[in-house]
Amino acid sequence: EEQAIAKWESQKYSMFIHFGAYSELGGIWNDERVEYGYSEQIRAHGNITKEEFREVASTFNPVNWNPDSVAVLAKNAGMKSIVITAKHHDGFSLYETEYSDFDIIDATPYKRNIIKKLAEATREQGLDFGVYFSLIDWDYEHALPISSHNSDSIPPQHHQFNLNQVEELMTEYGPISEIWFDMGKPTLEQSRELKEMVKKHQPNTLVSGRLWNDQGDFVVMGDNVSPDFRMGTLWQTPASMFDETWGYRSWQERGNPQEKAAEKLRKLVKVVSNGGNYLLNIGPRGDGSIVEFEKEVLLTIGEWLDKNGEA
Ligand code: JFZ
Repeated sequence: EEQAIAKWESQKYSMFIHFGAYSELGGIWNDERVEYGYSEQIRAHGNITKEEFREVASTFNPVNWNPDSVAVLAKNAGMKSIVITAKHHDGFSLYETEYSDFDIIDATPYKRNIIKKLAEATREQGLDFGVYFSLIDWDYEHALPISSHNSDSIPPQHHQFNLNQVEELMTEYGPISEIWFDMGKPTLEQSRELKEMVKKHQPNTLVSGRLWNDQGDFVVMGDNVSPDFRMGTLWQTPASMFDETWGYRSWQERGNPQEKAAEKLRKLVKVVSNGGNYLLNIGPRGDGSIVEFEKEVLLTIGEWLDKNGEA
């Protein structure tokens, strides 16, 4: 376990990926931009019903998704691991789950296990692999309905469902370097049980602080936030390319990728110099392709790291 902690700490710089059925909409519902909220949460902010959103998933067919080139991109960007949204708030999972039919195999024409393939491709490049898992679920029938703050408690049946799905992730995809729990308001008991489920199968998996109740192995800062000093704990700064969204937004004004690369590089240096890990996000399109702008930002940072020594 100590070795796993040291390894995680030495990662410094990793890739975050927000990808799911929402990517298909790219921030547009009924031909209109949903301006409020993150685009990965369009199911909530666009007032999309469960049935309508399942329709969206039935058109999610990311034929241009190439796990090998994503892993190579992360490697060339100088990143040491990849963390992908196995399941976001919408409840759609990118892996096959026994406990719901709202997953990549049962609910889409694509029918390939994205988590499995990406885990393999990532390790092939010598990088670590981690998963994001939302503790709230807008599809699961026994979960509380969508709320404006995403921090509702988790009913017992939903908690059991989460435990089951986490067990799948921890047993079917090889070594998981970190599990990024997010949102909801678990009780101390629930946080403990989730952590125990993770560690029972993989003692070396680090658990994100957003499991709450002091059960996390590392602290997660706010989006693009980093402290101005060294802390006595393991910590990470997750960063979106733009503050407005993590998931793909077709109408995002992106500007100059070289300027963005310089901005993110300064952040990376600040985070790493204060002892943190930097998790920089990309949001692939619904067809699975990588946005050119994001690719250029990543490769520009990677070139700088190559020339100026690894982070
Ligand atoms: C959460 C999600 O709701 C969001 O969709 C995205 O996945 C992001 C990475 O995580 O949003 C948060 C949660 C907490 C903070 C910021 C965004 N925070 O503490 O600043």
